[in-house]
Amino acid sequence: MSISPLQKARAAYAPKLPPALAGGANVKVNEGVPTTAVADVEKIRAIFKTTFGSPVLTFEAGGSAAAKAINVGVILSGGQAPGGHNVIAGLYDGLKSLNKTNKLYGFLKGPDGLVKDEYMELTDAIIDAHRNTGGFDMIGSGRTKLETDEQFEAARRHCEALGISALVIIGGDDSNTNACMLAEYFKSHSIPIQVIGCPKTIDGDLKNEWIETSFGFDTACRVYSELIGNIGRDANSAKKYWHFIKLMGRSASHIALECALQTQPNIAIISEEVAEKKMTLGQIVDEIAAVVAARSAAGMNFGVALIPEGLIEFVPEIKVLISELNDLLAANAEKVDAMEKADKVKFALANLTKESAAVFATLPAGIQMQLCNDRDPHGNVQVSLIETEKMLAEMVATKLKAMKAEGKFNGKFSTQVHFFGYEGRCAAPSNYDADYCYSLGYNAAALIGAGRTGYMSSVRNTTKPASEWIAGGIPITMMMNIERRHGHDKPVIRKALVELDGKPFAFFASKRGEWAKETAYVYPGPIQYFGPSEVCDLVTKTLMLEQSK
Ligand code: FBP
Repeated sequence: MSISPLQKARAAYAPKLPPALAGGANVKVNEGVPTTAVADVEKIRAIFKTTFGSPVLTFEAGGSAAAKAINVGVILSGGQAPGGHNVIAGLYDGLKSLNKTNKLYGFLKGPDGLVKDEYMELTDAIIDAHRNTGGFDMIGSGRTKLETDEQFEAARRHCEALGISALVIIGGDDSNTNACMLAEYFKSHSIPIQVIGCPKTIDGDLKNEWIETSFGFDTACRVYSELIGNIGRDANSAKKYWHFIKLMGRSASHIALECALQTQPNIAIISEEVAEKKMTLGQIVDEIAAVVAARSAAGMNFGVALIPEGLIEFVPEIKVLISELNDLLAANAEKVDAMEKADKVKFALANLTKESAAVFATLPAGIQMQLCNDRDPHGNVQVSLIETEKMLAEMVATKLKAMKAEGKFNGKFSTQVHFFGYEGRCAAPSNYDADYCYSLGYNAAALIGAGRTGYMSSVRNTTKPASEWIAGGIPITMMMNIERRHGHDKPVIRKALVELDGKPFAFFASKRGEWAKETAYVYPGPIQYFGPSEVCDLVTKTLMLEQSK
């Protein structure tokens, strides 16, 4: 196989580890006090009868437990995030440090591999070929949810057949919730298989007091910020385009916020603020148009606007509209399916409530078509396919036309639209992610060695050098609450949205007025893997601000 010069050089990079793990994964375990849950304590306790209340663990170097040989399984779950391969490499090395004969099996294509018994044994050659690389292609990933007793039983059978006594599930909030359900199932049925989770997602929404960040967020934001910086420079060179850039992040706006902090665009919308202020789409459009007009009056008919992928679902009136459309089209599925595309739009306009029909009517024709035609197998609107960046660009153009007619805008408004998402998910991990991921995996081996289950691997204090990182384990039940999902109360890890009273947003809010008026773009450039520490060993602005006292 031919590999790039960078991949070759990068393969030799030795990720840093917290001091507790520097001598191997056989660690001394310090137990904190018993824990509870973030909310709905009694309900969580009742569901997780045997795993609830475990203590927070911190590790120190120098454990003395005798490590018998074990087999371990690992699964990548959900969307790709840079550094997944390093979690597996860290886990592999950590297991080998416990006992050279330990084996690691990778279940293929995500949780499906566990349920369908598709796996491969991971060897030195496979691991070495994937060290410090992006992607999940070593074993693949998938979005199957592990949640039924039948799946748990299949997991038991397939683990037992391979002699697996511990599973590591690398995933986001839902996957870790399911890891915890599986841990509870095994423990409550006296099945001796441990389950450990690792926090993954570029979206950055799996974090709390104990889990500082999900891996992949750092690298993905750096890739997007490089591109945004390049676009900003192009905009400032040609001075003729407004660039509307949608950024991935299914729900929370952490990516948009971090990229704004890194690049200082003229506009960055934060969905959580839109929801908090109950903003209408019209108000968002008005605000953007006001910035465009003000810059134009100052001779700058160009700019950069960042739009989070999840925005549309945070606009209260659009949320209602989508839910009505889902119900309306599902209730009339047969009739609607037989209609021409454009007739579906007419049907929606005629049958939505007055309020939603009015909102629907304000949307550009292309978006109306998308809302009525691009539907998932359950008949629901595929929100992630909606081209919000195009929609806003068109709506702002319409608004500016009206302003021109009133003499309130006298400039030019030409747009370019972009969507940055997939290009960031498989980038070679930054030093931060390479180190953090390797440590998370190695630490998962330490949790296994310590005989724990239902824990998430935790590496903290990561704004400091790795020599000060703190390794340990956090009971997953501690991060849970009950939420209503598809009409049922479910225990889930609470998703971390952008906190409007948090330091990252406060800093952004204090600067955005200036960034709107001026051209204050910052050009972060590409991720640096080699060179001076001040360009190679960066930490996200979000984390730096969150951790600042
Ligand atoms: P995870 O939460 O599984 O990490 O995935 C996040 C994400 O990258 C979102 O940002 C995006 O909305 C979604 O996955 C895209 O999913 P898909 O790969 O199925 O198109």
